[in-house]
Amino acid sequence: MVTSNKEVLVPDIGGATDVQVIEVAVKPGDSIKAEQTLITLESDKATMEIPAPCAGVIQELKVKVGDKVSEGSFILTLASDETKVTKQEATNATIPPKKAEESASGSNQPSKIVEIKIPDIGTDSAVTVIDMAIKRGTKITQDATLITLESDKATMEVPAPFSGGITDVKIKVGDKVKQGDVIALAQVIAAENKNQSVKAEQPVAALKQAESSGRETAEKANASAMQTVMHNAEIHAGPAVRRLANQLGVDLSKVAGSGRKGRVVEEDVHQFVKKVLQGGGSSNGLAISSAPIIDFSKFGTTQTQLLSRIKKITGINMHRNWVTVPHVTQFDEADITEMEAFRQANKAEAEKAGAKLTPLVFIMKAVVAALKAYPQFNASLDSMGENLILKKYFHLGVAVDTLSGLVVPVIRDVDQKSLIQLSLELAAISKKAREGKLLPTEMQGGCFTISSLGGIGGTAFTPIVNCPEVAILGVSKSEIKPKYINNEFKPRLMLPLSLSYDHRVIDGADGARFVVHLVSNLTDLRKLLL
Ligand code: CAO
Repeated sequence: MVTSNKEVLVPDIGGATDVQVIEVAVKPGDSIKAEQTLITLESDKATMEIPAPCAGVIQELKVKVGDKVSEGSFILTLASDETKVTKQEATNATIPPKKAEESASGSNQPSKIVEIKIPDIGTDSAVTVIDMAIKRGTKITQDATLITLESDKATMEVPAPFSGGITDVKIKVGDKVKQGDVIALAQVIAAENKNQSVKAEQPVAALKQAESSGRETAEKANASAMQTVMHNAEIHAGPAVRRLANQLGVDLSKVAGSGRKGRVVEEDVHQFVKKVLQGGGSSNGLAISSAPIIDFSKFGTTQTQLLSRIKKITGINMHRNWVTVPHVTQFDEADITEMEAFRQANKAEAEKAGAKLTPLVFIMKAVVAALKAYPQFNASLDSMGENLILKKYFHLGVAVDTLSGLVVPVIRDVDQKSLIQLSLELAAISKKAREGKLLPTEMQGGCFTISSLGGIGGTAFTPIVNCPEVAILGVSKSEIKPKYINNEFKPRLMLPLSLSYDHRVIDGADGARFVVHLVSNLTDLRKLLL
C-alpha cells in the first residue's frame, strides 16, 4: 500500500463563511481514524465538528484556535494509505516532521529542546485551557502569549519564557491543567534563553488577586500584570477578550482600553455594551444596573459548572431577542380527542414505515395551514424595520433539547410532506442535533418555530421569538379535561398552546385569530383538506 500526504480541507459547511475554529482536537503525529473529529467550528448558530475524511497520521496543522475558515480552507495534511478521501489530493508540500522541528528556531545558533511548563498560577485547582496561540512549528518570541487559561475567577495568559520554536504541543483547548504540566516542547534560541521555566510572578499576582478581590479587580490586575502577544497590532486585547467581543458583536476598535498601555480587558467590553444599551448615556436608553458579584459559597457548598458553548450562544441570542422584540403571548387549548384517536389508529401503519407518529407532526401541518391563512406570521422584518418580507415557502424550525443545550433544526417544505415523511425527518434531524452533527444549513431558513415540551409536561409557557422570525408556538402536555358540550360535561383531550409573537409585526387581534385557526384545524383535521 502506498502512503501519501493528503490535504484535508474544510468541507461544505452550508455556505457559512469566516467561521471560527474553537477547538483543534488533533496534533501532528496523532494517528487518527476516519470520521474522528479534527476541529470544532463555531458559527453564530451552532458548533460543528469537522471529521477526518479517512484514517492516517497527522503531518501538519494549518489552522489554530481563533482562525476563521470557510469551505475549502486548508485544515491539515494527513499521511494516509487510504484511497478514499474527499477531494483532497496528495501533496508534497508537507514539511517532514523533522524539518519542521529544525526550522522551528529559525536560527543556526546552537539550540536545545526544553519543556515549557505551566507556571505557578496561584491556585492548586486545575484551570481550563481556553485558547492555544501555538502549534507545532510556531516561532515564539519571549513574553508572547502561548496559551490562555481560565479559572472560575479570571483568565490569564501564559507567556513564552524565551524565544524559539515550538516542536511539539502537549495540551489542547479544553484540557484542565495545573502548575508543572507540560505545555509544549520548544527549541530555544541560545542567545535569548534567559529563562527555561515560565516566569510565574505575573500570572500568580493576577490570579491571587482574583481569588481574593473578585472578578472586576482581577481582570484589571490580569491586564496590568501580564505581558501579552497581540494578534492585531492596532488593538491591544487578549484572545479571551476578543472572543467575548466577537460573541457580543462589539467592534474592539471602538472600545477604550483601561489596561496597561491601553489594553482592552473584559470589563471594558462589558462597560461598552452597557453604555450602548443605555443609549450612550441618553435618557432614552435602558438603565440596567450590573448584577452584583456574590460569593455563594458563603451560604453553603457550591459547585461551578462551565456553560456549554451552545448554551452561551443561545443565551446571547435569547437575550437579544428578548430585549429587542416586544413579546405578547396568546394562550389557548385545542380539543385533540379526534386527532389522538386518528394518531393511535395509524401508529402501527407509521411504524411499518419506520416512523413514530407523535402529535408534533399534526401540529406542524396545522401551523402551515395557519401560516397560509395569516401570511404576516410567515414573514420577517427587513434590517431597517421598514418592510415586511413575506415568505412563500413553509420551513419550520423545531426546538430540540440536547445535552449541550437547545438547537433549532429546520424542516423544509412542511406543506409538501406527509405526516409519515415529517415523522421520519423529525426523528433523523433531532438525532443529528443530539449528536452535535447539525450543519448550519440545517438550522437556516426557518419561517416559524415550534417548541414542544409536550413530551415532558407543564401546562403553558412563554416561548421567546426566534428572530428574525416573528412568531413561535409553544406546545405543552395534553390532558383529559371535562368540557361542557351540549349541556353535559364530556372528557376531552385538551392540548395547551402558547403563541408568542412580535408585537411590532402582529396585532393582538391577529395573534388571537391565528391561534383560533390553529385550534380549529387541530380539533377537526379534515379542515386541513379544505
Ligand atoms: N402532549 C402529550 N404527549 C405528548 C405531546 C403532547 N403535547 N407531545 C409529545 N407527546 C408524547 C409523544 O407522543 C411521546 O409519547 P409515546 O412515546 O407514548 O408515543 C412522548 O411524548 C415523547 O415524545 P418526543 O418528545 O419523543 O417526540 P416529539 O415528536 O413530541 O418531540 C422533539 C420531538 C425533538 C421536539 C422533542 O424530543 C424535544 O426535544 N422537545 C424539547 C424542545 C425544547 O426543549 N423546547 C424548549 C425550547 S424553549 O427553551
